[in-house]
Amino acid sequence: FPINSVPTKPIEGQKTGTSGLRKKVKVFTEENYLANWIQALFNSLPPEDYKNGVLVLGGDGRYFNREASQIIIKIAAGNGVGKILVGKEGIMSTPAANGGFIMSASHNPGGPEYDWGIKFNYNSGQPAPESITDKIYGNTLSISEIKMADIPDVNLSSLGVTEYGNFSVEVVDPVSDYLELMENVFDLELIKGLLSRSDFRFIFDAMHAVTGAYAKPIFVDKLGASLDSISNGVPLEDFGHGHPDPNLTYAKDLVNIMYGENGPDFGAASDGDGDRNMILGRGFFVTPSDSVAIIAANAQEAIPYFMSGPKGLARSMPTSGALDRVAEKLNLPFFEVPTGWKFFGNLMDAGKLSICGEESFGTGSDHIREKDGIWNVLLGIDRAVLAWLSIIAYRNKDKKPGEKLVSVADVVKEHWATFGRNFFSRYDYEECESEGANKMIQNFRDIVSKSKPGDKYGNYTLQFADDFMYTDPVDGSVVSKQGVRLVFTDGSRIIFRLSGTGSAGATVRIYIEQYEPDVSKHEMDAQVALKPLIDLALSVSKLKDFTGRDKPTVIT
Ligand code: VG1
Ligand code: CO
Repeated sequence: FPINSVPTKPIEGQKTGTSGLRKKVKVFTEENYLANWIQALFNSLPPEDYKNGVLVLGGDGRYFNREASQIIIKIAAGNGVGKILVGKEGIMSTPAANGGFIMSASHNPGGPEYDWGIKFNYNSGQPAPESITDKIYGNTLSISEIKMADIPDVNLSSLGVTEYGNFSVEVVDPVSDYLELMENVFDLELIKGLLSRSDFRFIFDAMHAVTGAYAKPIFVDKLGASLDSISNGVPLEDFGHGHPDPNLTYAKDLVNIMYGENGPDFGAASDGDGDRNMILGRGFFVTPSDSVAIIAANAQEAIPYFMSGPKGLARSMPTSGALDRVAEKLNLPFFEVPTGWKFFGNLMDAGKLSICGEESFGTGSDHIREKDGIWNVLLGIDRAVLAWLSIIAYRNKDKKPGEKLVSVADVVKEHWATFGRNFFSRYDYEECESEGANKMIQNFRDIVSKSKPGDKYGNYTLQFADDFMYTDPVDGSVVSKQGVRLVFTDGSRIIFRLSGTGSAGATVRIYIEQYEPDVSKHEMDAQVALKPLIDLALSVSKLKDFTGRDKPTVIT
């Protein structure tokens, strides 16, 4: 097939954020906007990484994915890629696309008026490190030519291989491969035993996003859940006008069901591209920081993949210290990395890390990384949902019908009793005006640079204050300005950072944490327990003066 050389000019602003490039659809559909970035990416990779190689292409089903798929396939062919494996209808979740492109703006809303995005996962499947994304950005500023294969559009609706000379596209049904992987990680028979009990009710909210494609084959057909346990199970281009972010605000329908009269025993939801999860028990919310700690504490016992024990644990900096306590007790290596999954990759590659998580509803393990370098099509629905089901199934495996089951809340409360409770909350102020938000962070940085250990903040005494910096223990790379924090002598923390995933204005995130060893206080509502620290964070930062906001948009 002929390869056309399409002349182009650099476009400003194509710098990737925490996780890929995200903009409004209107921006991505401007002439050559997407094509420039894809070509810049190929210009940034060593040719041996893709020439005649296989790349995966997946997406969360959002608006513009169909057109985008065709553009990406043609540019990949134009640059000498040997084969593209693409999910049917372009659908494939983020955890699946081991080595390739993911067309998703993740938890951001979709549709013609909303967001589109693209992420690139590098060789062994980890999100491209900053050394690569910086190079791509540099190349977007000097690009002059796009190499496009002159081939017809690929039919994404029918499975099978289409050959174009020495390039081919294979449309795959990913569910079967994913199930095979899950069979190796979990004891699916154990989970099936739980989900088919008449005294256990389960609900999964796919939020009309990518996991809708896997929910029925996995939870219903394979694991025996009832069909009505799946809600919003059909992926839609605009997520049914929803905001596919599984939290207490945007997954309100599920929250209402779980807190309603006679709610189900177990509820879960996941985001646009299927890499986030929210876990709820009846009338009970598991904060993601606790979720990863509890998975880590129970993994060896309840999850076959971890039979010989996890190698190490890690969390992002703003995630609560609940995981630290598990690492300490189990005597495991422990790492604190900046926000964003890309920082876990090196640790996993180096065999130092098995289970990790972020406060932003992300939990995972090293099971989706293949060290043999072969690009794998591993489809992911939320791993954490299955991990939690394993824990609950394991705890109830010997319960007779009618006997009271161990609930999600029981598991969490037992965990607190053993390790203490890390009260945690995140306040998001979405789409603030950028200038005010930047000034507020700058002001906070000034406070941090002038502060010293022993300073008093109300009842709290400062242990240290800084702007988080991270040196990767594997490759020595350094990133700075990853969040300003006040850390007090009792372990309480106040952290401020600006989001790197938005497509408009600036989103301010405040992370608040306080440790409570006293079991008699564990039942307190997190918002009540944390009120003094939250008030302190708001007054020290002068958030209202700088941003004009008196209420957060989302509270986790
Ligand atoms: C947010 C979360 C971060 C997560 C990232 C990508 O980033 O805070 O923990 O890794 O989204 O998640 P930020 O920069 O907006 O705080 V996903 O599911 O949108 O790819
Ligand atoms: Co996501």
